[in-house]
Amino acid sequence: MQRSPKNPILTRADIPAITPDLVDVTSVFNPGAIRFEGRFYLLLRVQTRGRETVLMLAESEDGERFSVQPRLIEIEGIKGVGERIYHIYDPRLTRIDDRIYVMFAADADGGCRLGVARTEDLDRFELAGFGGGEDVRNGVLFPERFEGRFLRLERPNRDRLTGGVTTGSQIVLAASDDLIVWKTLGPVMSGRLHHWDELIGSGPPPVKTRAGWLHVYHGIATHFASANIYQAGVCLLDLEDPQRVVARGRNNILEPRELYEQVGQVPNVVFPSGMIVDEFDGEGFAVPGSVVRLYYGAADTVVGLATTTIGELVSACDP
Ligand code: BMA
Repeated sequence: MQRSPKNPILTRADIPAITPDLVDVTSVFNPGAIRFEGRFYLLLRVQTRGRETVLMLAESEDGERFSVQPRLIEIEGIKGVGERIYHIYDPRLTRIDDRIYVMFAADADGGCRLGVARTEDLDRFELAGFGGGEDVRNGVLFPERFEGRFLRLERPNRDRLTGGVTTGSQIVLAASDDLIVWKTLGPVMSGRLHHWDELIGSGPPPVKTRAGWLHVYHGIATHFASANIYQAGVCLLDLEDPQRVVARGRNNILEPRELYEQVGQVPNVVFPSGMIVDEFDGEGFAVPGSVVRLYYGAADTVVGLATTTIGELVSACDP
């Protein structure tokens, strides 16, 4: 991965102070990414000094220099979900047919929930589904339906890190007809003890390639006394049966090395959350030579960009 020379590409100084709470915010990180009508968009997790979270949208011509729109992104219908929600965060964006879907995490009293909103224009966002009683995070939708059903990867939170955060070591596949009721189909992959990815969770939505569904995920190494180190890695899932892992890289593809990745609200974090692929062939497969832009949160404080190609990522999946 090549880090952008403009990194970090977004910092708290880029957030327009459109409300009193947005004056001098704490951080901006873990963005979802999408290309829409020729422009690049990032849906940002912005954290105020009340440690509250708002979503804002940034746009760009070149995928590197972004300006943040002076408005808050509200999800219509979110107030009616029947649970008190404290934070909406880590949005992942997927286009399916003519719509853009936002899968997000929501901290509620009973744990973390996954919700999904949809938009046709990146202007109005409406809630399409929310909930289930399970504590779960890192949900990402596949960019196409399978026999009419939506598929998503998700990460049940069954473990607790020192400090109290719930997390997990398994990514599972789930299916839904309506984005409301989800049925778990089964495990996809688990963390690898004593390796870089002991705990895992999905990054950006999977991308279709001739070699399989290319999926960037995050892994946490917990075996260092002073820190949990968040890194990014890759795997390939079977095109027809995405519950089957075809290949999984032995090494990470991005780890905290720059100061803005090592120091911040949560040290030693690269958290991949958005990915934009330039070129697809006539049948919808990403082209090996295509540029890939990976957007990530760094130290839960700023946004970073790293680029590579589809071919490089596919070869990084060799065990
Ligand atoms: C995870 C999530 C992410 C966060 C990361 C590092 O559990 O909460 O939103 O970036 O921890 O703190």
